[in-house]
Amino acid sequence: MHEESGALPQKCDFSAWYNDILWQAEIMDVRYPVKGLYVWYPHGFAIRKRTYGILRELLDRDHEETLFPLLIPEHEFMKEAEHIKGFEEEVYWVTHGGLTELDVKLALRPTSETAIYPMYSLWVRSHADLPIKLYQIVNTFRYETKHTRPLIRLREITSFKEAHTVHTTWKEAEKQVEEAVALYSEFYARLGVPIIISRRPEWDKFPGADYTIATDAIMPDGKTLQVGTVHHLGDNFSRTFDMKYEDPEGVQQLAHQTCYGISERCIAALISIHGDDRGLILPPEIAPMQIVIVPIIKKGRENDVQKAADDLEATLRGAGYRVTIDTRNIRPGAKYYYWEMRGVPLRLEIGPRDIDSGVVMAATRFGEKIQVSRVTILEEIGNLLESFREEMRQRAETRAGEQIKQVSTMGEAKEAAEKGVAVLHWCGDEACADMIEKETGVGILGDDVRSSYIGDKTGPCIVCGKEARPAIIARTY
Ligand code: P5A
Ligand code: ZN
Repeated sequence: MHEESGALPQKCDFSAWYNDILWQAEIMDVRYPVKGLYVWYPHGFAIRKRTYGILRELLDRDHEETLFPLLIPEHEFMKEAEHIKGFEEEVYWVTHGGLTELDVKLALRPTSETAIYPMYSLWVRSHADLPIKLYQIVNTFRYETKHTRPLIRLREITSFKEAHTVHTTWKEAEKQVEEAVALYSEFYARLGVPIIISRRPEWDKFPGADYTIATDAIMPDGKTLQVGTVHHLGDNFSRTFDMKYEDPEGVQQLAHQTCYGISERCIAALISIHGDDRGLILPPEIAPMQIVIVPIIKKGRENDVQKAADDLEATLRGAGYRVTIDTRNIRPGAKYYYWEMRGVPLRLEIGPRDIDSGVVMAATRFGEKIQVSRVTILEEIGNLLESFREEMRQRAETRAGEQIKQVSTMGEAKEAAEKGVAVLHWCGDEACADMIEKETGVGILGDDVRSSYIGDKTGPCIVCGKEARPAIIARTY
């Protein structure tokens, strides 16, 4: 796609590393001339396609995919007071068709509640119509004023997966929130990305929601990235959009709703958490190319080696692997470097000596080298990729464990939050949260925390001493 540009900055310089890897591993081109809008290179897009393939697979078990318009008429957008307050400064408006000023201004969806719910109100008639569970994967627009960053803070979110559900009761919607949280957990487990689940404080919940449960990943620099949110909407939107159903007794009842979303931030987390100084590291399930074969050519044995590589490729392709032979006329070392940057999980080297002894040299993206017999190759490669996936997951888990610290004093909290996530006890009062922010420089990210690293032990609130449950503070993207 473009010329090589030398070694990556080290990952410990995360910001520089992140910008460079997007370019060198051909994920995004950031040169598009509108702030906050970026271009997917085909390689990045192939990663996106497989990542969202997993998300679709999980959702399709009991959701249906749909597609709503991008444009929302002003009068619908302006109906739900909290929602408007939350988004009014972020909305792009379409005001003209050609030279003619539109009678009704049209919003570019920042999210689709106000596009979808007027239609839901037409669709929902009886309790027999419920639940409704739809999702769409679309672009949305938010005029973000904080520092924009590819895949992380976009003005055009290109890969916004939003699900919108309708239920009979508040309790049913609450159950759906839990199912969505479980679904997101499963999704991130498939990516090998550890997440912390917590409830956002009241002042940080989604505009129009009763409460918000968020999933956060910890980036290499210790800042957290919100990589998905699930909102209980109660009957707030069904009141506004008059979404009522007839219950079995023939009484009209307000519907209850949830919505939940994930954006291409999931790919930012995937890249950042697994990658290293040499480039991407991708789970085999997601890697656009899973195996690269590098022929080691020796004078006089060119045809031999070529044939062995072709046979190997055919065998692997037949077994369903995404595999390629790198026949370019460059040094093997340059080929290794190239494929490592792009995160190929497994490299197979085959030269005259290997052919003579009926073996292939396998090297994983972690640098582990194993000699594989040509006879049992399919079984061995299956095992190698499976243990590679497991090792990726474990390394990320270990890292996350190191980035989370239990603290009991403000001094410790401040220090821990400079490097990662600090777990402390907080009673839930806003005044105590303000004090924590004043003393440590970082705000409460969430309480009601669910994470294998963070217990559920109660303790005295770090500010007022009242019996309290664990909460987390962290610097955030
Ligand atoms: C849930 C889906 C919503 O919009 N409506 C439909 C609800 N929630 S949210 O929290 O505002 O967004 C969902 C997730 O999208 C990611 N996100 C972004 N990603 C990239 N660039 C942005 N500007 C951006 N804004 C939000 C977050 O991961 C968020 O949790
Ligand atoms: Zn307190």
